[in-house]
Amino acid sequence: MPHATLAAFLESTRTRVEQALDAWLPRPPRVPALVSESMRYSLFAGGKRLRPVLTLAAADAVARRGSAADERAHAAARDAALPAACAIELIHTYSLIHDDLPAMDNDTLRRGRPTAHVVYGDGIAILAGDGLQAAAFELLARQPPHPDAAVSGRQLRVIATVADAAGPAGMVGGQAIDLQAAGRAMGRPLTLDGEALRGMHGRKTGAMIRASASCGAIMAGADDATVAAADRYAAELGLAFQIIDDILDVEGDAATLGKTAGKDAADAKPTYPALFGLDRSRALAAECIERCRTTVHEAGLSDSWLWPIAQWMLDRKS
Ligand code: GRG
Repeated sequence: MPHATLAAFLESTRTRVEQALDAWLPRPPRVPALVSESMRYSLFAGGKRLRPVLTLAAADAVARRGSAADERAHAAARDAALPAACAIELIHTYSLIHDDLPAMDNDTLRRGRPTAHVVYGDGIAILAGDGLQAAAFELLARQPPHPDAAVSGRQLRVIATVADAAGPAGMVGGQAIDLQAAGRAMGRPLTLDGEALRGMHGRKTGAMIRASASCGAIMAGADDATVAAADRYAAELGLAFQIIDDILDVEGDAATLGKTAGKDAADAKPTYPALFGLDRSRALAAECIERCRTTVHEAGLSDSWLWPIAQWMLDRKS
């Protein structure tokens, strides 16, 4: 393995992604100063970068399976996946800005800072989110045409995968169900049972987490069965991530989380602890992580960071 520990892999990946985001994000004078500043305020506020980590780890895993000792091939696969990793982080940050708006979740703390609309006002915060989303697709689409048609095909497949995950069948759809369940949309509030809760999270947070791993595998040239395995791994990881998020909302504190704690209960939101209790929720998250391990093993991707990332996810405190 190129890095001694998961911590080193996470650190080097975060640095790499943040440098690339800084270089790729358009700046003034091409972009008006205020919208540039507001986009960068939320983007460089210190997120975990889980999604880009997954993208690069999936690409690395596929390359490693192809040739365990060829470090240059592993690095080339991670390089090929870097635009997708950055685009997904741009979209994730847009979703956080919009989610925090008064018309949505109405929160004032995110990534340890006052939320974008608190600092810049609702209008500029909406535009910062819109700008980040458009910048993500611009970044994906402006990759120079590759002489190998197979690589250009992968780039197009990534654009379709990210758009599907971010759009109405994925994150936007999940957020709409969330608003309906919270009684903040037209019509009577939706009541979500365990299955419906899983479906809502599968769209709202799961779809982008799945796209993160799938796009890494796609850019590394994986076959369809391996892309599907990366997708299944990330679906389980995404569900565990959400269950743990719900648990942390009950047990965590704002200083560690970097966002308001106890908000789900205050807003009477349907959550895993509310439906199943804390102990059962912890067990459900652990079951998801165990299914991550089986999936990675069966796909022949055990010599990778995918399983350590899943274990880290289960233990996360923020
Ligand atoms: C506004 C269309 C639209 C969608 C918003 C992702 C989302 C949908 C809302 C986020 C609300 C939320 C707090 C969900 C819990 C899980 C989650 C996505 C937490 C934030 O992701 P992290 O923990 O954040 O990866 P960092 O800051 O580390 O990137």
